[in-house]
Amino acid sequence: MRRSLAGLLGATALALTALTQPALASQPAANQPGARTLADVIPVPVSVSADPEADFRLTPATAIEADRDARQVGDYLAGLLRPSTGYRLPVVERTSAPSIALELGPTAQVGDQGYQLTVTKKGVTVRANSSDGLFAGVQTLRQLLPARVESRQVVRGPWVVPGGTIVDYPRFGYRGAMLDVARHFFSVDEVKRYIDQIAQYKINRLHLHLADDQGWRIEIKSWPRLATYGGSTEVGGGPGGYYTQEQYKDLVAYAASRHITVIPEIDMPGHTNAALASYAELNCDGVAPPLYTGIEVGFSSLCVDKDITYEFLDDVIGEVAALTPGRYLHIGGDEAHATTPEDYQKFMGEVLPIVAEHGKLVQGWHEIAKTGLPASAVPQFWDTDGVDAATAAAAAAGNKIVMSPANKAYLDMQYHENSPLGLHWAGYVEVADAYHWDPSTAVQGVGEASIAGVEAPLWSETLTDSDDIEFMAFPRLPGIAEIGWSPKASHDWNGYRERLAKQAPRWEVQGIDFYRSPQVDWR
Ligand code: IFG
Repeated sequence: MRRSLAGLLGATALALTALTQPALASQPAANQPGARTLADVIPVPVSVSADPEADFRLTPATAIEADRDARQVGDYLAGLLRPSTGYRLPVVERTSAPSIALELGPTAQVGDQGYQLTVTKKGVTVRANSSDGLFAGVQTLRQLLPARVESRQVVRGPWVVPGGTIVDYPRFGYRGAMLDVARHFFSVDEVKRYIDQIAQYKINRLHLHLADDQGWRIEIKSWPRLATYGGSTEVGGGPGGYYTQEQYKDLVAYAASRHITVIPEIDMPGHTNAALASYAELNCDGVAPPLYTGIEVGFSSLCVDKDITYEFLDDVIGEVAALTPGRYLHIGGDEAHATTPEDYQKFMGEVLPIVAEHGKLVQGWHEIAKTGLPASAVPQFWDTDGVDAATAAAAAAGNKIVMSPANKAYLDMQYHENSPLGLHWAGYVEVADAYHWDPSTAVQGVGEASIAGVEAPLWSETLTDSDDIEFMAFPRLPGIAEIGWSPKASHDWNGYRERLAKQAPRWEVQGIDFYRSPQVDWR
């Protein structure tokens, strides 16, 4: 009832507005310069039906309709649209004005992360079963508006959303990005900037690699030298840094406001030189090694036979768990070349129960699959050959796997041999390489039902600031996000590269320093 009366009034107001606006406004959005159509979105939606007669035009009278449960997404949407349109865009419970309505309620077909988006002349409706779904629908709506909507200063309209309906939901629930803040330290603001950028593509997990040989980046109150000394340098000998627990909580809350869950990683037993350098008693020989600023891997190990190691881990895991609203902690487990296989088994046998005692579930690099895992544990596959018996066995036993094949999903791989940033131990990964794979065939013995999702790790041996992060993540991250969200049947490089090209104007307005791959016809 409410919507139909408002609809009638809205249409009248709209008709009057249209009479007084330049002819351009009456053009369907699809005909406008930099045309956006419902199908241009990345990740490509499950189903789209365009109605060129139903374009919706934002005006100064437009409101955002959101009840209490949808308010956070409504305020986020207002924050996206107000700076560029200059419109007031009040967020109200009810309105008779033409509106963008965010509706939480039973919504068929879309599950707990999907949404339905309907655009008519009278207004836009995003409907979902959860606020995560509303947030995903808002990211789609954002991409249906011109690139200049990303401006933080007022720019001219018209602000036309192409008419039609989208029904959309993800193929996999876990769509992640990892940022290595250990090899090089990144400030809270640099991490928040990356959070905002990955949220555009419906990424919903941020895996933070918080500790490694070169640096410990999170304050642990019971072992303060981990951060103050272990975090005092980085690759290349720079000043490093670390997050206080207050700063870390702020990052976690910021990610949550973008509907992203943070998964903190404390890598162990290998990749632990920063911890071993900070506390001599953690070393088997009682001697602390020097801080390390190189980029070798596999030379460090916690001391498996010392009780203090597990007291240390109980304290560390306890404090990190208390800072983690999410269900999972990542315990690393990769490249433990300085730990014997027997000691690795013994170590994991001690650590897995510690994580459980602190109420968290375990994620780890796929090497942890060699140990006796609980069914809830999630191995993260990162190798390049698509074969790992332990990972396949874990899948067969019911464990879900996160797919991060390094020769496809590692954003720190150089694009080509002359790329200024990145490594190439897994090969050169151009934009098409990062798109040409499917999680359901990436690892022998791991089929669709065993896959939690995908994640794009960005290791920072060669990266020092946001420009570097953006150059490596864009344009490859949107492709990984599409692989994690969109139906396998929609996976098509020729269509994708067209849609990707249309993202570039948005990145330019946002100041994203992306790599202009020759494989894409950039606008
Ligand atoms: N492998 C190491 C990372 C990092 C990476 C760089 C994993 C799980 C190479 N481990 O990837 O620490 O050094 O590409």
